[in-house]
Amino acid sequence: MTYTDKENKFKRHTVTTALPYANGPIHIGHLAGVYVPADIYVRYLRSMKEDVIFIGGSDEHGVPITIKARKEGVSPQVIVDRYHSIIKQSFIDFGITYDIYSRTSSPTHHKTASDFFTKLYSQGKFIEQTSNQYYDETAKAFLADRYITGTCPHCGNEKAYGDQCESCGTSLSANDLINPKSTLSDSVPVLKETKHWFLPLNDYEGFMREWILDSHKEWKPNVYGQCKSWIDQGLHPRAVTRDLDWGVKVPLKDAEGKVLYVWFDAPIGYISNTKELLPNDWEKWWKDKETKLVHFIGKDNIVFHCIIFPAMLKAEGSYILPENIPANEFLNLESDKISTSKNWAVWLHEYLEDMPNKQDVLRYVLCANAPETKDNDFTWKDFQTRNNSELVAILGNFINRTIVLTHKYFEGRVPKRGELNQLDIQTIEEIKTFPERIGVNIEHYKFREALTEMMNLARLGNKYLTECEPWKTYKTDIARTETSINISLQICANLLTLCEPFLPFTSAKLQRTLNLRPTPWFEAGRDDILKQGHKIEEAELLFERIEDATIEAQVQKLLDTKKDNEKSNYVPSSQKDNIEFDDFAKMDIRTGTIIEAEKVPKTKKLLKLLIDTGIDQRIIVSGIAEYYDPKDIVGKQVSVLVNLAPKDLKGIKSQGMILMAEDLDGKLVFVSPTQNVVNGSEIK
Ligand code: B3M
Ligand code: ZN
Repeated sequence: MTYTDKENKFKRHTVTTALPYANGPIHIGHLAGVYVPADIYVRYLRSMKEDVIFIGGSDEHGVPITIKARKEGVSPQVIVDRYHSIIKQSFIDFGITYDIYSRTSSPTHHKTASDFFTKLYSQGKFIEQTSNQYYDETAKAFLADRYITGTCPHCGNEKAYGDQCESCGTSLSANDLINPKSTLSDSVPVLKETKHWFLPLNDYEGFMREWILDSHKEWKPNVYGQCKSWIDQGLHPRAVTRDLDWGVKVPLKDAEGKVLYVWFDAPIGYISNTKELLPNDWEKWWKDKETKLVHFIGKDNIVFHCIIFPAMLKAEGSYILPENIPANEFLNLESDKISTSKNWAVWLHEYLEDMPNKQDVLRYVLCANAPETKDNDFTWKDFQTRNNSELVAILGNFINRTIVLTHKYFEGRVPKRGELNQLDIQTIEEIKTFPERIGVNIEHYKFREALTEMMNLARLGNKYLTECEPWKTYKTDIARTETSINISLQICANLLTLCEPFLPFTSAKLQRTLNLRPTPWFEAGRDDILKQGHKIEEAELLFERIEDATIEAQVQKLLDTKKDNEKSNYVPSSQKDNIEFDDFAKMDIRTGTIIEAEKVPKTKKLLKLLIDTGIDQRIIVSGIAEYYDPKDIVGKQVSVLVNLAPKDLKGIKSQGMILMAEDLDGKLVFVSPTQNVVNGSEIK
């Protein structure tokens, strides 16, 4: 029984997480939005001794995977094999405790999805429609929207995709493009008739209104709101098949070259993976009304999980529907949208290389900052602050002090309890309230609140210890010290259970130190978990301070990424009109050396340079003061246009020009010979 299900309506829980596309590794945005909250939820339910299965897997179909495969010249299977194992490893590394993590290219899944389709088909749940779709006659294939490029009708970008223009952000359909071109063969695609099967969502509109809008008002406002706006706009038939050669084949005779639409087969993956986990016992997890089905997803997947998949399950008829879909908003990174193509992300495997054994720090920060109600921002500064002033200063500090004092005064054994004073009684009363305070928040998918409450228990411990001052009473009243250390140890024992969903690696260390298995959640809150005389081990380091240099290195890594992106997006100015050789020959460019440099007073940009041009020594005024310190450039060899007509600048006669190139960030850099040459040498 859980705190919020007092009548015990649900006997078991099926918990799923969105199946990440196996076309890239995963990053902190995925972890914060979906996988950490789901893992907290499941670990908590397990600790409540609920019957729960936790289902995950990779989504291995869909057009982006085929595009990546084409780009690399390999088969889609090679791509999904690669990323499935990387993703799976990341989940293991971060302690995401799936009961199964499988994949939609598995035979079980192909069969399950195919049978699901067949059942709906034979019950007449689909409608058939023919439409005109772009076809590449050279490649002999229908083209997914992503395989067509052309001119965007809105902004004129000539490289817009058939589903979206990345320059103005408008979502398009391939028919909107001007001058469409197939990316398979560069040929001009033609429109050709093709038949597809559609799920008539419009038939389920009344049902959705009742089921979601009337009966699930408790869903998170962001989820409920999106559903409402979809339903209010009117539901339309959705195609469940595609012309593509990668995916689950449409199990019909006249369906050569067609596969199930990825969003039709992927959610069925939850069912397939359950079957793979429990081949003989999977049905009760999907078909019994006493099972609570919860999907953890990101906000871009709401419509598929709240409307389309439930409509499929409803059409099939024998399945339960999800009880809740606690979708999160997005996590940004240092104020910018996380983007795989721009490499603007903190990749999990890279994080662990840079911060070994700091899984819990990331889990903590991502939960504390989870985008539960609105988009949120991850910054390295905040990461450092939360580590140093929360994990180290509050949680780590309290536990460490308690353990150290136990060894110092009582040879590592839990001391006995004497008479209780007012503070002891109050503290013991308060400890009792934490399991429910944290648990109710978890059950309501308020993981940030839940985490704050867990930390409040550590805060309580710190306050208690500080007020008791056992290091002082030790000399005057040993019984006091015994009692206060005993109660502090009980708080540690409670934290061991109550921090486990959030910080499993820390809990494991604490279990070793206290020589104690976690109590079930509903038995936590007690003040007698550790018995008198129980032996504990030496303290293990739970958290360590993160220094500025570590954070600066991460920020620098992101700045480098930004630079790289700017470089690869750099568009040079267009070439000027042609000139004759004589025009060029008129310019007298020589090597020269800067022999003196000083700022021109009352200007920001100008330096007065004395240049040895080989011909003479002359003054040139140059606009580079923002980028160079005069003393650093003395002795530098440069290129000088020596026959530029002299010009008066701020009262100084400037005779020539130093040649400079402009860097991406606007910095001017010297164009110098790569080896020292004699001053006055002509550049030609
Ligand atoms: N692969 C989309 C995504 O990763 C999709 C989720 C499928 S869940 C059934 O955002
Ligand atoms: Zn556009």
